[in-house]
Amino acid sequence: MPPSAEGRATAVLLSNWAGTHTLPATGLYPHQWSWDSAFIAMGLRHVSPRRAGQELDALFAGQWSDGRLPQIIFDPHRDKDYSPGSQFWQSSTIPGAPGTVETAGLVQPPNHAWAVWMVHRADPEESARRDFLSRAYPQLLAWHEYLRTRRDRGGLGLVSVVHPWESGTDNSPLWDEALARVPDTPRHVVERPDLQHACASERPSDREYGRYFWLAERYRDHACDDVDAGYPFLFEDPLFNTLYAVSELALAAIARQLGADPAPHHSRAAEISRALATLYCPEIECYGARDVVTGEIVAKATINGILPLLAPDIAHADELVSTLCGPRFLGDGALLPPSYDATAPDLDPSLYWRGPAWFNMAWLAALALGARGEKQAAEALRSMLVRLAVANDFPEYVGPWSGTPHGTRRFSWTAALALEAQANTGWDLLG
Ligand code: 2M8
Repeated sequence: MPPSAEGRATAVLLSNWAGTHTLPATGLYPHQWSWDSAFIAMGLRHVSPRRAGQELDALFAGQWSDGRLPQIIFDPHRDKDYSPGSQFWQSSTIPGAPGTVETAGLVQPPNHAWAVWMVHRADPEESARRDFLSRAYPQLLAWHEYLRTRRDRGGLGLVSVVHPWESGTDNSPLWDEALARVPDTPRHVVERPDLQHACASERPSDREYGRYFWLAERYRDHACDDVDAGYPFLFEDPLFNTLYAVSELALAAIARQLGADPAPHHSRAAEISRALATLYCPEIECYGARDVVTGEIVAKATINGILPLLAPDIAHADELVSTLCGPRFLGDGALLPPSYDATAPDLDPSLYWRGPAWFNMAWLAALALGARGEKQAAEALRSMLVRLAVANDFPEYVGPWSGTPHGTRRFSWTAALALEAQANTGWDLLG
């Protein structure tokens, strides 16, 4: 990245800084989002390791007593700008939620231990001065323990998401059949402030929003307790569980650094990889997602199902590499991997998570290829993601074949991962 481009990526992160954390984007996303913050910290560490640490500290301040790290920590001054907001969740009235900040009750994919380790590595002395690892480690342990004990709803050793928002890939085609079972008639009036900042034809529909709200309402009304027997939406998502495994590897590195035993984390990562293998769908040479309510595996090729390539000793790695490099993803001249199978009749290259390419997924795919020894393809992907990010003012996502920008601009994780991709040229996952 030429120096001026680095400056522009840095300027995005600095202008989205809100005092204790970075907004994903001003306008569309006016609060702190969980997995965004972890990706942001991975890039921010190249600008200011101290601020990257603060970003994660702010997230940990929202931890619930059961260990969950919430999807969103709300800025009370911006409640009208995003829905559902703190008035919907009323988290401080739910037992176990923090009393000091208002949060959502849902979670997002667990990339946090990975981010903590990367921030530490950027400046170990600053990290030691702030006791960063020793403060973060017990919080990360509690977070992973919550996932292991409260969220293994299928009993097969994988975490279940209870809402499409928890997957981070909100309206992925993976959830379609299950969402069709969910009523689209919540009691709460569905507001769409998002449509003031993004094109309605590229965002989830009102009907989908009705279902999202209905599910969130049901989860909230059961005090977010994860024991609601008839709850209709439970999914084992391959990407969520992959990040969980990678974060266990990061916890092993953190434990070793702190003089604790890394072995349980290595075992845990291996267990998650083994459990993930049950999601493999030979007919698409890709991992699917298990609908825990019906027990069926949804065999649709998505970027979520390619990224188990990052999990340690994952089964069917060769097939995943060839699917990623083949016609369903990069093979048909895609600049970045589409979020959904390019050969699927319902692919839409501009609709939210149903085709477009996201920069976090491209970065993860490049790392996965690099770690598997596919250095040329990995390098090409990494430089393309930097080029498209900089040329388009750091868009939320792009058309995979055209590179046309979509969604909001000056999107924080796009800027952060462009910085990370540029600065960290190795292929070691924990680098
Ligand atoms: C998108 O999700 C939020 C709900 O969490 C939304 O659509 O309003 C997703 O892209 C998600 O992955 C991301 O964390 C969030 C904020 O950038 O936006």
